[in-house]
Amino acid sequence: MRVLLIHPPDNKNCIAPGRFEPLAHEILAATIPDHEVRILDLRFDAITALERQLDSFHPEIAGVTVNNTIHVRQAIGILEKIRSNHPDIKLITGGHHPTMVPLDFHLSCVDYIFLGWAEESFPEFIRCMEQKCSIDHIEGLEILANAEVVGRRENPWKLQPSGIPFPRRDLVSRYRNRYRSDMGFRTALVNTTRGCGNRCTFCSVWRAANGHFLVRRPEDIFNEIASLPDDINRVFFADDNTFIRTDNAARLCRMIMNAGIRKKYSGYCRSDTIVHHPELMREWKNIGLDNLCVGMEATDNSLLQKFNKKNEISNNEDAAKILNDTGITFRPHFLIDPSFDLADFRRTGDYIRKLRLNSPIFPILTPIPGSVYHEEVKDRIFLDYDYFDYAHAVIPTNLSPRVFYKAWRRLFQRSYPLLRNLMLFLRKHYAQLMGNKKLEMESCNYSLLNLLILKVLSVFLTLKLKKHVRLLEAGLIQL
Ligand code: B12
Repeated sequence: MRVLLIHPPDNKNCIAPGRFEPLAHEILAATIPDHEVRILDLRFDAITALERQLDSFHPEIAGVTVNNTIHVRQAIGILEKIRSNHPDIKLITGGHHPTMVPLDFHLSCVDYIFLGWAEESFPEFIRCMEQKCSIDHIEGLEILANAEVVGRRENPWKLQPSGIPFPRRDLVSRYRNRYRSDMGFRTALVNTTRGCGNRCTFCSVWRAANGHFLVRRPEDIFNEIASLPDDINRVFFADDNTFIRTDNAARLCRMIMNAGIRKKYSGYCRSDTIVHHPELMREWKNIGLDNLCVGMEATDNSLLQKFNKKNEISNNEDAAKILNDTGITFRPHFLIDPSFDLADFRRTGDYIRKLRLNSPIFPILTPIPGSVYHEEVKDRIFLDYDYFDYAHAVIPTNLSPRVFYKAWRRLFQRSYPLLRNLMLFLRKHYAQLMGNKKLEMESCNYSLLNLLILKVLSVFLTLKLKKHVRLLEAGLIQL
């Protein structure tokens, strides 16, 4: 069968677009090696490329991935376009959002919705389509007819780690140069786990996986990393909990070290994992781990409890020390609640200064569909999915929008003082020159280019936010 898998275009409202490979599509393509698959990435190709592919490749099935709520409208636009011009093509969708809210895709431009991990359902679906046999038995699939659900079987979550094949990166080789981190490194996404063992109220990952947590074998992850093209110099671990099974993480680290693979690594890590396993961080640093996102979320324990984070502020603070001592730069994330008042913003800024956190990120707490938080505030949501990028408050803020966004911007500006970063940069180079390893580690890892990129990004962010506030005040955007 001919299958076209499509990543939707960026949402123009999104302040921090993702620029990594469409891993889900590469993995799904690998589950059907006997079929012809093409991947079209509309973040980089113009929409005209879609029409060209449809006319030249003549796919029998076309699928769109929708991991992010901000992509829902884009995805639907693509599906509608295909349906209206090529009504014979069977249209499918899957990913995080349709798994949580299939209702959003109960549309005449959708024939099948995949629920959850699809390594088993997708190849079976393709087999049935080819052999023109019934698909009623396929688990993790919703079947639609004229926008109505005519069949649904829950995902049995029976996928075994060994059932995850190596991604077909060859299918996106023409985009390889475009898949870069925000600092411009050519990056591969490597998946080490699925789902999550934690139960944070602001996150829907554990719910989308129905509570399941799947851990890939270190041997498989190692083989995947070893097979990456040489010109990919960075791996971003595409999961929420790469290091949580510390024995596995240590084994993977040793394998990479013994094989002499020289790449840089980044990903997500909980602060308690860092605190309980500082040696693991040091070992990973030695093989190239140089950046981590750490969900610190709040500046006091009561908020962490409210989020059901099952962690403590003291762990956040100790983790910061360990990472600084180890020389791993990290981006602590602190959630900015729309109910924040000016004192909350000030307290967060003071905390960042006190701990000397160099590159904090302040996502605005967003009720992601499927999360506990969404259930709590869903009646107050006043902006549509286009604004679910963690950079817009989608429920009303306690402060006026103008004051809220100004305080938010100010928090970023306070946390990235150019002069201090320049001093750290100079100090780092001085330490390198003098061979003072300790001082070098304590100093910021930003290059001048990175600092410049950050400054440009902040100007861009400021302009976007000012426009957003103007539109809000004029009542021009609402649900
Ligand atoms: C890696 C990652 C990123 C990377 C890369 C994204 C990219 N491609 O460029 C980075 C760090 C850049 C990133 C950025 C963001 N991310 Co992100 N990210 C992830 C993460 C950790 C893993 C995604 C992944 O690759 N998984 C591995 C693949 C193999 O699994 P999968 O995608 O689920 O696919 C399987 C099934 O879903 C299904 N499937 C998927 N698509 C399709 C399509 C079809 C046709 C079929 C049949 C099946 C199918 O089959 C696959 C195999 O089983 C997820 C969390 C998670 N655990 O899923 C968050 C997640 C998707 N991100 C999230 C968010 C919010 C963001 C940001 C908005 C954050 C921000 N403030 O900037 C940005 C948005 C970027 C953008 N515009 O795209 C949220 C989305 C929630 C939501 N409903 O919106 C998630 C769920 C995290 C969370 N904790 O809530 N992200």
